Amino acid sequence: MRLTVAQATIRFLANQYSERDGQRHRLIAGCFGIFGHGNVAGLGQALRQAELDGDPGMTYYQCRNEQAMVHTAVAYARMTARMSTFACTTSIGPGATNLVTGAALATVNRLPVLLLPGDIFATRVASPVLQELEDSRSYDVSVNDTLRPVSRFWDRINRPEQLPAALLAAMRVLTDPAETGAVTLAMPQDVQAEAYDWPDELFTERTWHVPRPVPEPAALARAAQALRGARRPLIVAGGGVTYSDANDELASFARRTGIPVAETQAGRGALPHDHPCAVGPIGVTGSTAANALAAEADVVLGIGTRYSDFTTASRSLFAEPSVRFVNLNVAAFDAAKLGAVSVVADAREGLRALDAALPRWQVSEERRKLAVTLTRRWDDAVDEARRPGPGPLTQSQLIGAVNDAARPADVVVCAAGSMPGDLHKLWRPASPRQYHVEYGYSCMGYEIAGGLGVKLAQPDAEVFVLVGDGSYLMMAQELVTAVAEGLKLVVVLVDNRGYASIGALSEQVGGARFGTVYRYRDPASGRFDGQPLPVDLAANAASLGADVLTADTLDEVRAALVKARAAATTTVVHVRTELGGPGSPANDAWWDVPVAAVSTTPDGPPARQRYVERKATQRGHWSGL
Ligand SMILES: Cc1ncc(C[n+]2csc(CCOP(=O)(O)OP(=O)(O)O)c2C)c(N)n1
Ligand SMILES: [Mg+2]
Repeated sequence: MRLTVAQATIRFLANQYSERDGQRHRLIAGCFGIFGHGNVAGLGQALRQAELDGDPGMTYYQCRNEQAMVHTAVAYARMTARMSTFACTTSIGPGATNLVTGAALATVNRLPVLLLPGDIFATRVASPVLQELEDSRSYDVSVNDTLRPVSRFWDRINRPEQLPAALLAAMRVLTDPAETGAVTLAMPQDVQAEAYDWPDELFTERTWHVPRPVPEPAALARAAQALRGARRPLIVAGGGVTYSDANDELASFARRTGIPVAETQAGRGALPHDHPCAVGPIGVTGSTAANALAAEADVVLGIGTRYSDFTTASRSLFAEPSVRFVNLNVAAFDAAKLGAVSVVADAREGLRALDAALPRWQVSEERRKLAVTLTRRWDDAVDEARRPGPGPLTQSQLIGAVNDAARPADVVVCAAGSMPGDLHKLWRPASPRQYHVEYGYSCMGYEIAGGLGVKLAQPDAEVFVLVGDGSYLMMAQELVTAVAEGLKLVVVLVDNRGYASIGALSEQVGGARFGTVYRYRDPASGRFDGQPLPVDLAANAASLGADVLTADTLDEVRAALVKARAAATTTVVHVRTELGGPGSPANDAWWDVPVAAVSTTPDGPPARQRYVERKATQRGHWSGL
């Protein structure tokens, strides 16, 4: 079949399917793109032709920023438990390098996305082309090489003959639960438009079976033995539980054994909030219940977690001197962390096998009761923080109001700022996919773009995007895409005119909120301590085509959320809160952010002293069982 490289790519992608548990999905649900000279005549032409030809075709979506389109694809992939994602086509040069942040986010979060950046001419006759980097040491380098370290598979298609193998490798990595992440196929602009005679078999429907690897018996026996000897075990549930659809297995394993279950950011909602073993979030933004149980745990069973520093409180949380880890993870890399007994397997298969390997074993009644008591105490603190009060609206009350407005099938989306931590503590997930906080890369700008991906995956859900003013200013432009596509979002824009998160952190590390508020430069002082800036984010959102509601009190927020739900179009609820308002309930967890060893500011030395003291509580967890 004679087609261009770009046409062949699109036709191939349209015929790829994923399958797990007998359910089949289009692997590449569509293609996001922004055109330039690096892709308009190649992939742009091919997408237009696919739209005209149909069957099965490839839907093209116009986005406003290349980074944002990767976020949208990644959010979609997360909502489909990695069974489906999007391709992203860009021009060469800046269009391509705009992908880097999104690609890193995808790879960090182990979420699949296919990137198709345009590249400089393979023939190089007219070099340097517009936007070519030019490396004096090698003509074989282009800006697309920046995508190598953030991609799980990377290739450049310099000849049509190279395409089939590269496409097959790309699909394999996208559908491999242990290897998945960003996959990049760089497409030189001349090669995209070149024709070639392809074998028909390249375009027949192909199904990629997403594996559920079962644990090796010896590894399972080691894990079971470690758990059998445990007196104060704790489960840390990560995102892998929900990607594997292992929520029911986790719920029944916990119920039977009585092991308390704490949740990471990606794992939040792994268990229903009212499960008797659910002790809430863990780590820097954890519940006092989960963190107290972690501090005295003798065996920690980590399931589908990468043990980020937020989960382990920078390795200060698991304080029991003899604590040992048992890790169930589909990726050997993660399973081996913290000197663990490593069980490399799918979370669901692994949990089933562990359950069978531990018949009748369970924790003491006393431990079950302790978990319940500690969790009740934390729940009371959360209720208190969410309750209406006499003062100005707090972020905790706002989060409570959005949580109350969300039905089980609805989704809350967030990524950076002070809200992810508060959400982790305060949000009570009613279902496994309701809580969508991107905290692997915690990327400002993910929120609205990610919300779009969630809505594409779950059109019937109400998607509540919680976005700070800092994040909004970085990437508000996908509101235009939401409006154009009729993908309705409810964007709750929390405008505190600065960085609440980094401001508070700055105070802790002796930085006195330097550079974290939005102010004019004062001509007298020469610093950013002049009047507040006149930025009007409500007007900004309206100018992009969204309906805007303003809410300043808790009652107004509640009313606005009802109105926003009833609305047919994307609605921004603009809420102004205090920058240094009361925080969410405290815990004692520590986050390792190094403080200047010498400084001349008055707050520097005490901050350093506090840092040195906490640093002493950090542990390597290097020993195995
Ligand atoms: C792309 C990116 N740049 C920088 C940061 C570091 N950072 C984390 S939170 C934050 C401020 C967020 O401000 P805002 O969205 O207003 O949320 P708030 O802290 O006020 O809740 C910054 C700069 C980041 N996470 N992502
Ligand atoms: Mg802010």
